Amino acid sequence: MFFSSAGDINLLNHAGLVENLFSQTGGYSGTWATASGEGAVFASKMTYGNGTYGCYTRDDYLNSRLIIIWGFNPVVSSYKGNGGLHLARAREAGIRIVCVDPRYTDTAATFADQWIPIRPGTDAAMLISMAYVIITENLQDQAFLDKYTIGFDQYKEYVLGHEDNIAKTPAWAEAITGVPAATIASLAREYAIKKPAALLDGAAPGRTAYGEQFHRAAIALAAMTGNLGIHGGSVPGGSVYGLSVPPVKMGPAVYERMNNRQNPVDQASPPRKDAGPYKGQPSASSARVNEMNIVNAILEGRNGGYPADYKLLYLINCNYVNQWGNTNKMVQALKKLEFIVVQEQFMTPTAKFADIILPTNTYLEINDLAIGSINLFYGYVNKVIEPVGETKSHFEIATELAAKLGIIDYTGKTTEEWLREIVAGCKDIPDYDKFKQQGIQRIKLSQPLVCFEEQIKDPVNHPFGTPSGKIEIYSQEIANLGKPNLPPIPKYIETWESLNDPLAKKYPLQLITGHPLRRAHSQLDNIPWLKELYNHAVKINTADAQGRGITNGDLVKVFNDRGTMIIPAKVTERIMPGVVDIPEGAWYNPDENGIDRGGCANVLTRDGCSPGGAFPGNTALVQIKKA
Ligand SMILES: Nc1nc2c(c(=O)[nH]1)N[C@H]1C(S)=C(S)[C@@H](COP(=O)(O)OP(=O)(O)OC[C@H]3O[C@@H](n4cnc5c(=O)[nH]c(N)nc54)[C@H](O)[C@@H]3O)O[C@H]1N2
Ligand SMILES: Nc1nc2c(c(=O)[nH]1)N[C@H]1C(S)=C(S)[C@@H](COP(=O)(O)OP(=O)(O)OC[C@H]3O[C@@H](n4cnc5c(=O)[nH]c(N)nc54)[C@H](O)[C@@H]3O)O[C@H]1N2
Ligand SMILES: [Mo]
Repeated sequence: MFFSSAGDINLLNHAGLVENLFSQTGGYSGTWATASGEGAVFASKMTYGNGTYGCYTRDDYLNSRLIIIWGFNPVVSSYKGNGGLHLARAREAGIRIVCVDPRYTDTAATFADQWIPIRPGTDAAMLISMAYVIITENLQDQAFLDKYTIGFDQYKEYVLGHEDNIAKTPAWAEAITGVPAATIASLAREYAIKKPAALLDGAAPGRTAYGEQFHRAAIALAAMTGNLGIHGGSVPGGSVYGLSVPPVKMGPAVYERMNNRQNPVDQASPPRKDAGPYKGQPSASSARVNEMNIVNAILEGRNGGYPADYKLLYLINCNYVNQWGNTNKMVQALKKLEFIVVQEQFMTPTAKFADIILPTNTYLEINDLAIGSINLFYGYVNKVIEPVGETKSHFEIATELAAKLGIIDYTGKTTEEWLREIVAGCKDIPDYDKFKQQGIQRIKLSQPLVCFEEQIKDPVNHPFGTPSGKIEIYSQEIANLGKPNLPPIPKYIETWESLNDPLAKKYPLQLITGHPLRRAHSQLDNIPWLKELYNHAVKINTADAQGRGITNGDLVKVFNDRGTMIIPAKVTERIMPGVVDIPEGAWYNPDENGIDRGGCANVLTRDGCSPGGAFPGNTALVQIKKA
């Protein structure tokens, strides 16, 4: 089993080199999905289809009359494209900004006119009841729906309650979400009337059980109001996560030659049924497991219906033990394996389980290239210091392993030769040496890029990538999957571990695990100065703390059936009652009793994925007591 994640974004020194190596020596067992936004990926591929995304640049915020930031906190977890900067400009321009989030985030505090707290995992219910208001008050853009979408009528049946005798009124949603019905109704009217309006559906509400429904419902709402494919609108499912294809490319031919991912193991198995428009890609192979299921795949193997009995795990660019659901269970799984290789820069909680650690350079020790995705730029990663100790680059590691495996002509070129060749294939960069010296080259645009602009302006010649060529509010492809809890129209499905779960008697608090201000996930948690600046703690509402005799800074025990940790409490009004937040990424550090003293959020989260493949890291019940 080979797994790689968020560690590097280099064009040359990246995990693909190792994948290439394995592909040439019989192949490897891979994974599919992305922890960041598989809910959004699923919703986008099924609703818009694949292949024809444009790019959506955030300077387009200035063209909106209303911006709804939904479960998105770009001031802290800046996710591609300088969201904070562009929101600041929108704020200065007087554009109304609304924030829907269980937390009064720094983004809400800095930019929002209105904060709407909502119970985690219930967002689809609010979006669907907004659709109810729009339909019953006849505010929908029927011309847009008729021209560009299919399935609105089926959705309408569900929303109005003709399908299941439950009208999805704001009052219905209030009971689920905790958001007052009047607030929902007025936001719905505003979004429908104040055109153009942007609905920025963050990836975090999609990182819940049935998270794909949130994004599907957001797309439906944007389509109902004609706020898609136009300046000042947005592209839900892709606006935040950035599924778009940017117009920055570097020497693809060379790049692909180095990245031979013709993995025989993938090729020997048919595509997964739910691969949708991604069927041609290696990650669609049924030989792969969802990355959230690696734990169960290792523990259960073929007997559990997984593609293989795994013996060796090769990890690169990731801190798996720390960063995926159910850390304590993962530790058990790792003990079952025969051999673990970790390519790392630091002795992380994951590296501690390795039989062999291949020490890897940081980006300060190598020359390399990077490209932006929503920020449009080409970057030269200039080496600052000579490699420390025995560390090697990914390129050197792959080359030396290749020689030992007898793949002599594996790369055949020096790093410098490769970098020159990749840059030579890029029409935007005329002079390699000048580019190297200048370090960054931005692409200037005459106006913001808008996703799906062509599909809206000229639908005949630019159909969407779905089977119907339209935005599929009803998806036959989803219907064909026949999966439980994966309906062909967007629906609200109550999550596991919701407040109605009997488990809530024992564990009455909903845990969310936001991205941390002064770390990139688990990276930089080992920097003492940053720890001083940013105290890792569980955020808990004043009322919840008072009921438990907890005051600010107290050490508390946070626990459920999956694990226990002891960390400080941050008592605050900036999180709604009933919800607590432990930022992901703090390093797992169990004491002799198995109690985590590091504050690794995934000690408390579940493994496994939602039916559409999403990582449900924001769905978990816990209890908190004074330690
Ligand atoms: N509970 C909870 N868990 C989450 C999330 C959440 O919201 N809640 N978010 C999820 C998300 S969106 C993501 S993307 C994942 C991220 O999870 P990971 O991909 O594990 O991310 P990092 O913690 O940044 O770990 C990257 C590791 O790679 C190493 N590294 C960095 N650069 C290089 C390099 O060039 N070469 C090599 N070999 N190693 C390098 C770093 O030292 C670090 O240990 O976490 C997920 N986990
Ligand atoms: N500083 C920093 N920046 C980062 C990262 C990092 O670790 N540190 N990680 C990077 C990566 S790989 C990613 S994927 C992105 C992640 O970026 P995001 O997914 O946007 O970040 P989060 O902090 O997980 O969540 C954003 C907001 O969603 C809220 N939220 C959580 N659950 C729910 C819910 O059920 N409903 C609603 N309405 N809101 C909810 C949280 O309170 C939070 O304010 O950030 C990237 N940027
Ligand atoms: Mo991510």
